[in-house]
Amino acid sequence: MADSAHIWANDILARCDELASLSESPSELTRTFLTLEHARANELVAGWMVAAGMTPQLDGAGNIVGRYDGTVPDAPALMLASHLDTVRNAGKYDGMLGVVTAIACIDRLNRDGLRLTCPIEVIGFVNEEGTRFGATLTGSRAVAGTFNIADLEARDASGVTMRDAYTAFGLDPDKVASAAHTDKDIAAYMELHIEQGPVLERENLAVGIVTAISGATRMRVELLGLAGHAGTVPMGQRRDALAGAAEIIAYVEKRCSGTPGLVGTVGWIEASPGAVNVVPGGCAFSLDIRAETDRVRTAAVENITAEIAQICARRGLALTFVPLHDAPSSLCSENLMLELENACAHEGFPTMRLPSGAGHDAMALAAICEIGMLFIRCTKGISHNPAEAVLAEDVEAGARVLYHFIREFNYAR
Ligand code: HGY
Ligand code: MN
Ligand code: MN
Repeated sequence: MADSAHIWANDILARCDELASLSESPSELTRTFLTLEHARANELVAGWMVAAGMTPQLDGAGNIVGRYDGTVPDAPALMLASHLDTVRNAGKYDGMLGVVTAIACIDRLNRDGLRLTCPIEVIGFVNEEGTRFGATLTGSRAVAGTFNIADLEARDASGVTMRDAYTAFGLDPDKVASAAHTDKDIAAYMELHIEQGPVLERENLAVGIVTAISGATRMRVELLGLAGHAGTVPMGQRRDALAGAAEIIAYVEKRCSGTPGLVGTVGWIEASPGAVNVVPGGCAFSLDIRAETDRVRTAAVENITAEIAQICARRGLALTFVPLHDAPSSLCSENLMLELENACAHEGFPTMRLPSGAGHDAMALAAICEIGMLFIRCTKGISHNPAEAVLAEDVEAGARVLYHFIREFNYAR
């Protein structure tokens, strides 16, 4: 791995490429929770952790956790982490860049024979995205002690529960909570991540410092009308679940437009029975509402769920809301922002403070410790898309800033 004279970015980018080859599909990058590809990614990362002088282990939630001891054995640890799972047809850097860069920094400490007073834990979290089961932040919430045991009953598209998937993966679903840390175990949490937005590129900055992470509400909405013959049921007598969903989606877009920082998304939809000549009797879709402040988000969720109920009543559709995720917006620590600003100044990278519209594992850790996030510019702000890209010099900048932050980290909070 890198040393002070050598650039880091080539090694980091090569490792992101290696991880990207571990996909459920030969034609795109999709690596979801508790799959063979997830196990292979953990193994690959564990090997890099060993080479960097860490001791890796799989925790009860399926996270890969590498520990680099400090000179004060039982001091609270500095936690550096991000996630190793992806959305469908993903980019190579969302999550993975943060884990690989953290390992690169430990590798350099190890090569230089350096130790902090506090231990360092590097974690590759599972299931930040929620792609397979809908429930999200599973690994980081397990570490924060807030894992929702009800999530074990969530089912994937083929009806497999998270509980059964854990068993098939070789982990005891009743031991997920054993991954929990307390606030005594962690001095601070730091996550390097691509921005997944256009701001740093617009401001021509390689790195940015996150001030807050938008809260998010996710749910599955199920509508039940009446299937019928497309040729004989008059328009005025239909209980068309898909047409109802269309009216709802148009409302979500209208309600969430025009309020800065508020966004609403219907990411997937399925209609049944799904035949060209049948009025759809059933429809299910996802709803993802986010805002920088909880007040704006909860007001939008209230308006949207009330409007959905009215539309369904008028159209004679039965309605079920299935909650999937609810996370308050999380503030990043002023101390950690200042320490990141010092590191940027020391390494000669101008920076700015900015909020994150995307959710991150840091939101879960905010429950038990101070959190900080360092953003790396990504090309055109594109993410959750195979066109996701980073510049080598920005990866280099991120690694140098993170390394200096680690070197100067004063764990006596
Ligand atoms: O959805 C998000 O914001 C994150 O990428 N999981
Ligand atoms: Mn993501
Ligand atoms: Mn991410």
